[in-house]
Order: sequence, then C-alpha cells, then structure tokens
Amino acid sequence: MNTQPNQRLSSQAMAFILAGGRGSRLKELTDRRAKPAVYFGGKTRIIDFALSNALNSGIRKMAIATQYKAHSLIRHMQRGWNFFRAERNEYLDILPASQRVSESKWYMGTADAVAQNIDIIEDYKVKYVVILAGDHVYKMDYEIMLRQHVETGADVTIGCLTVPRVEASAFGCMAVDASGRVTDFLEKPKDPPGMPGDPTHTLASMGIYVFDWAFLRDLLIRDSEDPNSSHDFGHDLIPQIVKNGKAMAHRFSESCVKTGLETEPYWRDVGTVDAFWQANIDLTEFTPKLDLYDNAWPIWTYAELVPPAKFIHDEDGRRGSAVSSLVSGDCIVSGSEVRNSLLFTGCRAHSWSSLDHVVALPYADIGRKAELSRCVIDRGVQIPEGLIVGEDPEEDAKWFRVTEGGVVLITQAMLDRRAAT
Ligand code: ADQ
Ligand code: ADP
Repeated sequence: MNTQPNQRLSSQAMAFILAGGRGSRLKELTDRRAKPAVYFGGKTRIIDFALSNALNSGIRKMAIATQYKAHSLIRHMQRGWNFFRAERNEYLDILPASQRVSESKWYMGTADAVAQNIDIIEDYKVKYVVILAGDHVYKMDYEIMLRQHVETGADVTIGCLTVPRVEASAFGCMAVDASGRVTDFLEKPKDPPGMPGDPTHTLASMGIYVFDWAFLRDLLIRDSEDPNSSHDFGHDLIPQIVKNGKAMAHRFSESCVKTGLETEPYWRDVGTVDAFWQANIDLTEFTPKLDLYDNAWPIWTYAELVPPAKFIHDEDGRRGSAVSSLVSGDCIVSGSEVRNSLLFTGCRAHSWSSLDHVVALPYADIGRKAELSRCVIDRGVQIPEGLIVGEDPEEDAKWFRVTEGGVVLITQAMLDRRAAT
C-alpha cells in the first residue's frame, strides 16, 4: 500500500467491534437486549462510545459481530449508524453469528467471531485491524494507538490501564518491561499480580487490540485448526503472541480524550447494575468525570426527533423541577421534584412525585405521588401511583431486584407480578 508520510493510519484501518457477549451481570437490563445496546448517559447506548471513538479517530470501515439478543442492537445500528457510503470507500457491516461459515455455528469465542468473517475483512483491503469491545464507556483516539503499533513494529498492541488489584481478576493482567513490551499475560487470574513499585494495582488489558491484518489473518487461520483452542483473544491468541512474538502495551492515558473538566482518564465497564447506576449518576455531578458536552469528540447515536423537555407547574401550582440532573427530550416533569437523576428520552414524572438519584430509561412513566430513590427504571415502565422505593430495602426486595450496593432495579414484569398479588 502507498503510504504518504502524513497520511493518517486510521485511513488504512478498520474497527472490528465485538458485541456478542451476554453481559449477564446486568441482570434484567440484558434480558431483552445485548449489553452493547443498553442505554447510557441520557441519549446514547453503550456501543455508541466505541463506534464514535472509531469515527472520531478517522476510521471509516467498521464491522460489528453480534449474536446474543441482537435485535435492538441491530435496529439501533440501522437507524443511527447508516450514513456510511460505499462510494466514499466507507463501510459498516453488521455480522450476526451463524450466517456464514456454517448455518448452525455460533461464534465460539471472540477470535472465532473475527475468523468467521475473514473474507469480508479481506474485501475491506485494510492494513490494520483495531479490535474493540462494544461494551465499554470511554473516549479514546485510536490513531495514537495505531501510530505506536507501527512505530514499535509490534505483532499486537494491547490497550491497557491500571486497575486496583482486588478488581483485576475480571481482566487480562499483564507484566511489561521498560520498553513497554508485554512479558507475561494472564487471562482473568484468581490472584492477580501487583505492579513493580505498586503492589495494590495491576496493569489490565482493556480488550482493545491493534494488529496488522496479514498477521492476524494467518494467526486466526492457524487458531481455527487448533482443537485445543477456545478461539478467544484473551485466553488463546494474546498469551500465544506474548510467548512467541512481540506484544506491546499501549497506555490508555496516552490516547484518552479529555476536556478541561475531566481530571483523570475515564474508562468504565458498566457491567453490573451498581456500576451502571453509578456511572450514569456520576454524570449529574457538578464536575462530571466524563464530559459528554465535548464538541470536539461527539458521541454519535440514533436520536428520535422529539419535542423539548418541559417543566411545568401542576394545577395546584406545585413546581415541576429538576436540579443536578440530566433531562432528555420529550420528558415532562409536571409538579414533580427531580434531584441528581438522569431521565432518558420521553420520561414523564407526574404531580407530587419525587425522584432522587434515579436513572429512568426511555419512556418511563412515574405515577403521581411516587417517591423513588437510588433506582434504575427499565424502558417504558409504568410506575404506579404512590409507589415508594428506596426507603425500606426489605420491602423493595420482595418485588424488585436490590443489588449489593443497595440500588433497586425495576422492570415492568416485576411490577406486573406485584400487581397480581
Ligand atoms: P471480557 O470482556 O470478559 O474480557 P469477553 O466476554 O470475551 O471478554 O468479551 C469481550 C467482548 O466480546 C465483549 O464486547 C463481548 O460482548 C464480546 N463477545 C464475547 N463473546 C463473543 C462472541 N462469541 N461473539 C462476538 N462477540 C463476543 C476481555 C479480555 C480481557 C480484558 C477485558 C477488558 O479477554 O483480557 O481484560 O476484555 O474488559
Ligand atoms: P400530572 O403531572 O398532574 O399527572 P399530566 O401528566 O396529565 O399532569 O400533564 C402535565 C403536563 O404534561 C401538561 O402540560 C400536559 O399538557 C403535558 N402532557 C401530558 N401528556 C401529554 C402528551 N401525551 N402529549 C403532550 N403533552 C402532554
């Protein structure tokens, strides 16, 4: 390929987004949708972050591997991410499992999800592939990581960050030498190693990898013939390259995108209901850890055309108000008090109700005199008049899911069960 000195590497790269995992720790929030399709931040869904990062980094070729409960994810992609034009050499392909290599074969592991689509990727005629997970919230410039990959001549470059050692067993954990070369990689070890000089932290893989396509293609073909492999990047391919090739670590702090408001690199795996609630509520803080108002790094999504949010006195003159809150379009807060909460599109909060530290997904309807605190309300849920949640954990646990952290998750099925008894 002809590379001009100043040409962005992203123009020769594609992003392959893995969006097939179950995300079972999000409980009922992923009963009907895949984790990447879960709503986040008022307007967006989780997958919009990886896709927007790729777009903002200059990548114009993307493929998304889906399998588990892909319906709402595919619909979201079709509605919001349909502006790629083949005539401009731009592509976005949605690749559901079991469509191609064999009619019955699901993607066995993350590497298999790529391997089953080798011919499609081959058609993209790219030099580099950036493998991404569709289920993390962060802002990152992949061009910087691509540049490091090319400069170091690595076989694979692995995005990484430091995490507290006690949380590290959910990650691929690595050791690096002074040049940043990965010398050891353990996928989800029971007892994660500390870092030299900092025994309380571990260097963890973000599940983001940059490869030269030619190298990855050969590796995938070899791996697909290996009966002992689980065909997974973290379990099989990465440890193999660390042993036999050159794997380099790329520090997220070097490529994370920050505004003046954000003091630390922000990356979240909102994999549990507690983490999901907390990350959304964090956005309501005076100085948020994640700045969604950055015009230079927009998070693109599918947004319905809706009227503006409305705040109104009810007939008794009671103020409808929201403070320290994010309120999306088409919400109506009528004679209701909303504090430290995040209302997605189309929510209603009716008179004499109060919301405190509540995350309400689209079209949640909060009945009159309901008092809710510290909860997550699923899409379209009709909260009945006078329901009180967040005051008595034992009562809450009778009907709803109460998490370890004391957050209450409310779905319509739970309310229907409650109403039927
Ligand atoms: P996990 O996130 O636990 O660890 P995994 O469950 O394989 O790994 O999920 C990675 C991504 O692939 C997710 O976005 C998931 O939705 C998707 N996915 C999973 N199975 C899939 C399949 N069969 N087909 C398509 N997509 C699939 C990984 C790495 C760790 C690293 C963490 C960081 O293995 O080393 O530390 O990511 O979160
Ligand atoms: P309450 O909060 O007392 O239960 P309502 O929800 O009935 O009151 O009405 C509050 C406000 O929301 C009013 O300004 C009303 O015009 C507006 N509103 C309610 N439903 C709709 C709707 N479907 N379309 C447009 N506006 C609506």
